[in-house]
Amino acid sequence: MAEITKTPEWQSLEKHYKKIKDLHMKDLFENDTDRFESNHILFDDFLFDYSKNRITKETKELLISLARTADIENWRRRLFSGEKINFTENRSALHIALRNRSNNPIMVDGKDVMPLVNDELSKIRKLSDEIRNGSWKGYSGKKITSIVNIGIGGSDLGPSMVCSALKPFGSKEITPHFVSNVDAADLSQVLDVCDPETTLFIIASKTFTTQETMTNAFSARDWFIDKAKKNEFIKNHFVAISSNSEAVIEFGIHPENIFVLWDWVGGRYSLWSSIGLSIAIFIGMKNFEALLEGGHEADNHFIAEPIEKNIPIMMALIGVWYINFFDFSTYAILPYDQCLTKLPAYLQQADMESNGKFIGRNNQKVCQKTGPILWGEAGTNGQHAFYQLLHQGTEIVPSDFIMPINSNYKLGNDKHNHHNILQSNFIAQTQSLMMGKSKHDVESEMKNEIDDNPDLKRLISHRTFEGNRPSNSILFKSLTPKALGKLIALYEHKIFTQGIIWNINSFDQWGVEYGKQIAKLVLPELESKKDTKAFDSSTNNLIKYINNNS
Ligand code: G6Q
Repeated sequence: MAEITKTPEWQSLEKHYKKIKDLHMKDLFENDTDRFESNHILFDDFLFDYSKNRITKETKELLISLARTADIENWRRRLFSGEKINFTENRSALHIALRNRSNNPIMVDGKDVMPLVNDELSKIRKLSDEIRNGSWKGYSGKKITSIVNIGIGGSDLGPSMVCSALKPFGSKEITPHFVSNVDAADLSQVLDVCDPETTLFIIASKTFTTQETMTNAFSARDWFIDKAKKNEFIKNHFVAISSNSEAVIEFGIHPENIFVLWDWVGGRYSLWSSIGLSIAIFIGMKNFEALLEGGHEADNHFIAEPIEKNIPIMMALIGVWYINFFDFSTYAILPYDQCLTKLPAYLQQADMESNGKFIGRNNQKVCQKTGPILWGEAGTNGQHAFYQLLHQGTEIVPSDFIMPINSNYKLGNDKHNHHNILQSNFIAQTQSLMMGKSKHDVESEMKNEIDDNPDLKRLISHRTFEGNRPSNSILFKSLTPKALGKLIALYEHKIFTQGIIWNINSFDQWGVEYGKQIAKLVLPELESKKDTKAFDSSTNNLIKYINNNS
């Protein structure tokens, strides 16, 4: 494909941007009272309202042409057919197979992977059922009441986010814990509240070589053996999820306790695989399957719907419009549901690890910006913190406001209904970010005060809001396993679509690998406690300072 910025479609967008960049959304809504009608998409119980964006009918048409030029329709087919589109690692990117509920064959290297996926699902079902019904016993004959997932990055963020999002569906008798940081504080705090007789450790590491995970796994094993005394008891308390069975066995985990995953499952796309074991144990297999079902339904939506009715593609195009034409570099994820507190961090990895790339598929430096800096926080907490900048800062931050219409928690009465209050804040924020507040409105609001004290006139500009700050609203009926599965998969496909437009490989992560390599070089220098000249003067002196003070 030609460099995307050189295509007539991109150049038309550049011209169009100059024409409409100062248009105010308030005027767009005033001039078209039905603006919502032509700028939203319904998908099952999901509503995606993108009308509060700085786009016109023409912008949409030009963006849709851009998606066609980038050949997104063909690329989505290539993704789904198991082609090795992760070309820098010579792998397919087949997370869609993990949640393929239709059971149609999906081929990798001429072999259907669905039997492998289904075998693994049966194993997950068996273990999660046994733990939940108490037939799996700890070494002293007691039921498992704590599960500790030890993993990092893709082997942690997904399961940990889903378990907190779906807590209302979780077992009351089993507490899930997630340990990721190599900082001893993380594991120590979890071990402090666990009992070795009733704890199951899940060592989740695709490679089984990740420094943080292995360090935590060895310490967990030492802690366990110290209490249980016999190595043979490891079988009742340690399972592993990995594609490196040899290393797992060497660690001492029984071969029957190994869950596998394959090279075509990327870490940040792996919660649907056996990496989701902690989810299945906590919420039960039926709910885990509903999560997969939701993901599968979003896959069907992505593959089948035309661009203008396709939520992930429209999300992606709007994102491209802001990053590449308006030069808005960051993007906020604002879930109005306390259970989705971990969603921003989860999507931060999914997006920034996938599309934080400066080299294109043509092996050359890209000519435009790629992934946005993603961040966010649960509403309404963010409102009392960083929303000031969203409303009046010099940086404009396009945002996704996400909210289930019905809460899983019922609290309050007619006067103090928590969920109504939460919802009104959601609506108020998207509305006021878009509308702003004119000087004229502030002046009339302050009329009496100013009449009493004319000096207060100087406050008018401080209380003025420019508005024209864009947001998407994503509403769905309630936060069920199925809805969450849909939501996650919609974002995965948004990220994929943007990667295609920018012509980058969204499925490798050399940046992560590089950090892992350098950490291995630094460690011996810290262990030796000697001065080093191995690095630059800053790094050498940081090492020296640490050594002198530890
Ligand atoms: C995700 C990345 C990365 C990975 C972790 C853990 O896509 O590859 O976040 O998940 O580095 O790797 P292991 O599962 O191999 O321990």
